[in-house]
Amino acid sequence: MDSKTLYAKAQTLMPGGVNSPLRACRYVNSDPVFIERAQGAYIWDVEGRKYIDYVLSWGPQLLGHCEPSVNEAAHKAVDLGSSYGAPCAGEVELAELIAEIVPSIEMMRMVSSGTEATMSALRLARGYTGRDKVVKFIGNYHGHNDAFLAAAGSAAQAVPGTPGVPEDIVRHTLLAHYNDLDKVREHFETVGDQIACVIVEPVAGNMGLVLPQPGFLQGLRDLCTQYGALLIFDEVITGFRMSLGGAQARFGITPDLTTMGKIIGGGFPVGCYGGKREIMEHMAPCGGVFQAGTLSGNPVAMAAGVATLKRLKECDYDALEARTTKFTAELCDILRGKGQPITLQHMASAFTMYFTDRPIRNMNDTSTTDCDAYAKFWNQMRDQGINLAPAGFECTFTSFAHSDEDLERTLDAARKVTF
Ligand code: KE4
Repeated sequence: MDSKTLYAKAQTLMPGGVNSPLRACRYVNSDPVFIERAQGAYIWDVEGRKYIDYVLSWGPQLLGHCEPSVNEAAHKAVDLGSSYGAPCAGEVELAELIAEIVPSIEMMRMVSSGTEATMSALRLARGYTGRDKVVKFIGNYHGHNDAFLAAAGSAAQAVPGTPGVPEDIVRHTLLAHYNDLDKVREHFETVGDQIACVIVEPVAGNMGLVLPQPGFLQGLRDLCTQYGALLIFDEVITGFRMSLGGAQARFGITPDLTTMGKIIGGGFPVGCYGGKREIMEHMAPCGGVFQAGTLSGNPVAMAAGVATLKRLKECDYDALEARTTKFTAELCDILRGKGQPITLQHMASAFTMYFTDRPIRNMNDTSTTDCDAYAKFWNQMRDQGINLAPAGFECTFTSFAHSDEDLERTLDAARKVTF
């Protein structure tokens, strides 16, 4: 069945024909193609067309698709059983690896998605501090937990709060623009004794990539320490991507809790939240804060996660960053040469090219980007076999599987784009 037929059928069965809104390609005025298989830096659609992939499952595939050691580990694990509902050695092994690589995570809990991780971390922060309020940043997306769907990013695109989220829930959610430390300080000065936590993407990835300004993250750390609130780094995107130790290692800032997902599952459903032991021990069954999950610590996902982190320990992050720096610089030059104003935000193997000449520091700045120009670029690139994020406010990712030839072919395709 071809993509068109599949999509028509899918739309009668699933809202918008997709199981996650971004995949509907509505932000680039297009329809999705249905993917049949993936390998390394490539995906193939059901019509057999090959694409160089820069979505990489929205971040998990930092090693590229079907990395041999990850696939082998998953195949071995699944033959031993898909889910036990009881502890398995893989959970211990993955937790040991995460604790070794991210020392601020002394104790953790595996869940099955980033949303579960951030939802649980918020409940823990509230249970641990006895406070209700949470500070989040406009344009940051932490999954679809009600409390975070106030001015969220990604496909939730900064709606004040989506239908179905009671005002009573989001009234505990205090907002500030990303990089606006003064607003956070104001929240603390007015209701500091009611703030359980500040949750932040240490490098924002859900309004496109937006870098923290110097002093922003340290300022959050200092305010949380001063007022007894917890600092939560949502490293679902940045974990194991901004460096092996994530954004916290790169910036040298220690959060109280960290949430993870995507890369730690190697493409399988895994999320994780963790931090200081004395905080985590407030979680059931040690403490009173409840959270549970049927497939948490699933043996197949654990095996894939362990294989992924073991491989990443051997990878040269600096080399990938240098290649991505060169690639993005050339890509921006090509587009500027076509009369398109481009502001680039880039770190490690993640970047966003904003079709604007404005500096980008927060959600307001990103809204100056020319979405139609991005849509034109996206469609012409996909027609040439280059799969970019189907939304101008998402990250584009490179991986350890992208070759120089892949990057060069992508630049060639960009040279052929017209606006
Ligand atoms: P999931 O529940 O989708 O595994 O993770 C939620 C989440 C939490 N925190 C951050 C920083 C995230 O970026 C995400 C999910 N990211 C989106 C794309 N930016 C996932 C893609 C999608 O929703 O289809």
